[in-house]
Amino acid sequence: MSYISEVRAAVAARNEGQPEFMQAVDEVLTTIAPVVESDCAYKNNAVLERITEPDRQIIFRVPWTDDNGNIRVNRGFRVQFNNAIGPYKGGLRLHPSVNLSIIKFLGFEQIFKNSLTGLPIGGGKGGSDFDPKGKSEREIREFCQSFMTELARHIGADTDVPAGDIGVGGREIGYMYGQYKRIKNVYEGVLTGKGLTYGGSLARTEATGYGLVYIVENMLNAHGDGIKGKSVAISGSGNVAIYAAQKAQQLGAKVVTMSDSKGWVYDPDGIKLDIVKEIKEVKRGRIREYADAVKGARFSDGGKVWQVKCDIALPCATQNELDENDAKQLVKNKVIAVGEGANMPSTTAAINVFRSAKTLFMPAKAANAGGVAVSALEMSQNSLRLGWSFDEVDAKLKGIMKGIFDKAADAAQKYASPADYVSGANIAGFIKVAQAMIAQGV
Ligand code: NDP
Ligand code: 2IT
Repeated sequence: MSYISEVRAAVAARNEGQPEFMQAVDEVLTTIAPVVESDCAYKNNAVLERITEPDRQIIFRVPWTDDNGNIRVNRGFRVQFNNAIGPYKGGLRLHPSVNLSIIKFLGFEQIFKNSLTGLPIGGGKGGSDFDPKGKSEREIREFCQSFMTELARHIGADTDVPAGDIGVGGREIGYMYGQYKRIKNVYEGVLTGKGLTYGGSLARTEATGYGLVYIVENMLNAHGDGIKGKSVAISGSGNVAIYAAQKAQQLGAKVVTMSDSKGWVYDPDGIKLDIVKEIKEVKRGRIREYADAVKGARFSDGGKVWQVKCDIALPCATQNELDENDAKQLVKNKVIAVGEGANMPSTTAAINVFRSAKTLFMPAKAANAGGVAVSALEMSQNSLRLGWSFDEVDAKLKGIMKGIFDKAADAAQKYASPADYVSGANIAGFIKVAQAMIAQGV
């Protein structure tokens, strides 16, 4: 058995019942084979055994009181996966589906994504099975404070720096930051995605969506094309989706769909983002309300946005939201490029469909790295006790996304095949972390 197959079997045996984690591990292990097999140092240093096992997995009780006075208990997680190249870094997800498998897949992906940014950040992820939907302001605040009461002892500006993800935005980060400060009595950049009045970075809100569109533009440019004039299907209507739509529109594309967990909207005239923002960012409402507000727009609670004909598809909601049939439909409709805004939004079978069809495909680890990259810039600004302008941060983000594209393209060319950005991103991300692990000893 090859080294990779041996490790794969051992990881599967040790992590039974963790399908999302195994999906993420399988994708990485199968694509890094050319590098791992070319140098026995990886095997001799047990790099694969070590990189697939988190440094630390913290699971804790999060008690809080609801508005009726009932005591409720959720489960909190923080998986500190790998700190070979910097402090653990990665978001916190609040969603009822959260479990150890999901947090581990996210933490594992984060190692390679963060490496690709070129910035000194390791990989981690956390969250809770708490469902923020329908909760009052007070309930959200109390949950966030209780969550941080335990998390605070495990994190720190040079140890582990959490941020937002699904269900965690500026409001939640604010409550968590306040609680951390209360407990530790230190004012430090322990969380990113903070508000602009207390250490947040300009352009962090926009960074993931903007970065996604920048790298898709880099990819199209490399193939003699560009975003201008293209029609774009986007799923989701949260932080990533909204700012991907904004940048795509700024670059002259037409965004025709958005969605949430209750359905999707199609607007043949192009999504009016001010209306989406009012519904989602201000009222915290449902995407269905868009179709009530805009003439000519249609809401559907069946099917998915991928049935709409588009040139570019940007899945920006959640894992495994785009399956084999969706990929076939997109290919049939002659999609040119797919960029993953969400983490692992395409199933393995869907990726294989895009691969066979030679669809330009930018995988999540590269495509959505703009968010964590600007988080790392927020950490820098906090350490410097300085703040950069929006344009400065945006220019750095653009440069970082171009750097990621080049790294993925070069590694694809060298070790896999040209334009195989899945392999390229995994390989480029892996090499840096592996080298650091080897240098630092067991
Ligand atoms: P938000 O909470 O702001 O938005 C999430 C969006 O996805 C909502 O429209 C939500 O709909 C939808 N969604 C979430 N879960 C499901 C589900 N199970 N089924 C269907 N729709 C769902 O999160 P973000 O925009 O921050 O995150 C979106 C994706 O991007 C995630 O995969 C996240 O890991 C990834 N990501 C986020 C980064 C960031 O900086 N925020 C950085 C890099 C990646 P509803 O409101 O109905 O639940
Ligand atoms: O998946 C991700 O990269 C994020 N949710 C952002 C992490 C961060 O630390 O900004």
